Amino acid sequence: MRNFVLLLFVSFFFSGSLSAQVWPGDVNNNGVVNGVDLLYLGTVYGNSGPMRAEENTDWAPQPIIEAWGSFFPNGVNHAFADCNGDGVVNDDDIDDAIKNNLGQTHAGSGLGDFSNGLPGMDVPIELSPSLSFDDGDLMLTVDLLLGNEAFEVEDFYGLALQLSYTSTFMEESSFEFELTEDSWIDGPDGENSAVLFADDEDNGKAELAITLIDPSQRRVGKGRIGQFSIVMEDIIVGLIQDTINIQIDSVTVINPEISKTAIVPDTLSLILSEDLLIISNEVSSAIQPPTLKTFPNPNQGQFWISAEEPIESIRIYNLMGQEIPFNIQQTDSTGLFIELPQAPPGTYVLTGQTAGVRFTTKVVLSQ
Ligand SMILES: [Ca+2]
Ligand SMILES: [Ca+2]
Repeated sequence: MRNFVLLLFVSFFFSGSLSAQVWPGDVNNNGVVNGVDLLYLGTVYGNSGPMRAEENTDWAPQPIIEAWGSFFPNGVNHAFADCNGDGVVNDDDIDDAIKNNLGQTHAGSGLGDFSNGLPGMDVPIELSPSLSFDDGDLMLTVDLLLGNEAFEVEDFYGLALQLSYTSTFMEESSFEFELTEDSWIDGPDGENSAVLFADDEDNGKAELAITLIDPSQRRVGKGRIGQFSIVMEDIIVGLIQDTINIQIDSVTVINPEISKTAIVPDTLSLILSEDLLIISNEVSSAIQPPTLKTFPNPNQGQFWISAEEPIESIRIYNLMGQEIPFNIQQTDSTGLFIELPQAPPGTYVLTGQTAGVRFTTKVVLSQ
């Protein structure tokens, strides 16, 4: 009996002391700093309360002198969202604490942060790739699509996900994420949201979190949120064939009350062939690439390219990534007759867009 009383006393004392110490960045106080902490912070963005004794974002327990008057649904005091202790929840808490301390752990596992769903039952997230040239660099862009015709997100406030990827062939520090013009979450200026993207290329891991910052705003929808971009290394020119994988390991969506929506993760597997073309997208992609015809192919610098829908744009590159000037001699409803007046014999890459979908194909000029 005595032991039991002692144990109760010890456990009460222990949990009491833990709840009064903020580990800066671990907003939900589950032992790990990750993108889900940004989602918790987003639900109380702009709130204020008593300051801590010391403004500090060092990775160490920071005592709370006076608790705030409100709590997250898991019972954690809102003072934990004021990561730097200055009495207000704002961008400084994100930049100085969550970003700086991302991946840090203390007592706890972070289990339960994510809610991966089941295919055919839950809302899917998709990675949809395309390759293009930008100032001579080969760019891999991957659209991030949340929801589809069958499964819309009904109450969106924040999204967090963790990725594993093959970092071979990627230019150092070139992995980026941005909200796109057509994003149904927020515009590229990001004025209604906070975005965290962290790339750990040494370990082939990346983390993305996006939250709205005003709980009176919610989103319902489906479609493109934003776009990842990666610059591929030049070494890829001359490559016989290799595979690049990008895999969503963990994902969740929350509403302003921190109720979770299970999301079905996606894995992208790209096989790159020696002429830079994606020849297979094994797992992902709700959007089928357009069917294109080039003829004659090979040719001597004059050829038709046609698609099922009108071709909206086209650019032509050699295998060094240099853009090649061309003339459009003739057009009909779905095709263009193209002349490459100065191009030497060789293989050329054609990229463009038809009915809003990007395409990449090739044409060979013979002697
Ligand atoms: Ca946490
Ligand atoms: Ca603060």
